[in-house]
Amino acid sequence: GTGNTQYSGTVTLGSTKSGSTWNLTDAGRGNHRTNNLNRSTSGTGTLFSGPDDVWGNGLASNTETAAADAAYGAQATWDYYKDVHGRSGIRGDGVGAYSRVHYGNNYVNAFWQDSCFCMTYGDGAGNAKPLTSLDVAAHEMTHGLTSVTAKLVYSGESGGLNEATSDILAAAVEFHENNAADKGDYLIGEKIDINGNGTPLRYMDKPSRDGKSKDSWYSGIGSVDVHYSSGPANHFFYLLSEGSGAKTVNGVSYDSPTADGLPVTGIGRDKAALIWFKALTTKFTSTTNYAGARTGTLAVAGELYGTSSAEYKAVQDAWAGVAVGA
Ligand code: ASN
Ligand code: ZN
Ligand code: CA
Repeated sequence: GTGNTQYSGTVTLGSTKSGSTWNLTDAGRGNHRTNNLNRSTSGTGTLFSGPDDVWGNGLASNTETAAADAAYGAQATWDYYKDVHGRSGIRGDGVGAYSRVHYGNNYVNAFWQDSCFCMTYGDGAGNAKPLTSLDVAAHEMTHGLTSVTAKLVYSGESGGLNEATSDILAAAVEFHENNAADKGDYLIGEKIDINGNGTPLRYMDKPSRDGKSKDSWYSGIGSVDVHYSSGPANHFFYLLSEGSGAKTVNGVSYDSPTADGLPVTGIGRDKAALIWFKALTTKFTSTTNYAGARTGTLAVAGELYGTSSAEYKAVQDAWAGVAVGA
């Protein structure tokens, strides 16, 4: 079908036809469904359906527009994991999850729940637009992936790594999708305007740009909110991908400093994301902390590229750049 999204332009959406009715069920992606909560805060909601295969009109005032964005985010995330990592669905079993949009009234958040194997989106309030952008969808869906793989406990350092995993792989999804209206960046939530001044929710080149996130590890970071203790890992991913210093990517300017003042030479985001994905799915456990993330990513880099490789050295240097040492 055709999705007229709010954030990603006109896109093709997976749908199914039953009799004369079209449903927002993506048969090609594990029957992922997109449901309407119609301002409720409970229940599974009602599957989006209608007489035609056109979803939304690009404006938040149209009930189907949030559905088009959420469905697009879910399919882009599905495609990234399938095409890049050979993983079919969150559990790798070919089965889709589902999305719920229009959660509550003026709700300014989105979330994943293991209990329903589903993700949920608020409509925003004031300046904050619906929380259905591609990176937010990929962030929430990646919480599902973490829940069935490393199972990183959502507090302390493992909680920061859990959050960073969602940001890192959301950025990877955005770059991979390469949507003309929402090209890849190292920002999270740049389309939502959650702060009302055009700034994103999080920055990966220098996480402290948000005024709250930490750029580097320190011994007390485990007591910081997981959305801010994610900073060093997000910063690590940026450094590993792009290297330190000033750089413009897809028209967005970054300037990434290092904790040790030493330069880092990036290896490109595809290799960086592969290292993180493999560490998440084969090395990290529920209690992995920053030191363990360093060990796990180095082990993966060694397996993929060898311990004498530029990639291995870049992983060492990027961790040193966020004060996670040997
Ligand atoms: N959007 C938030 C997140 O995914 C919701 C939460 O705090 N769990 O992290
Ligand atoms: Zn999260
Ligand atoms: Ca983004």
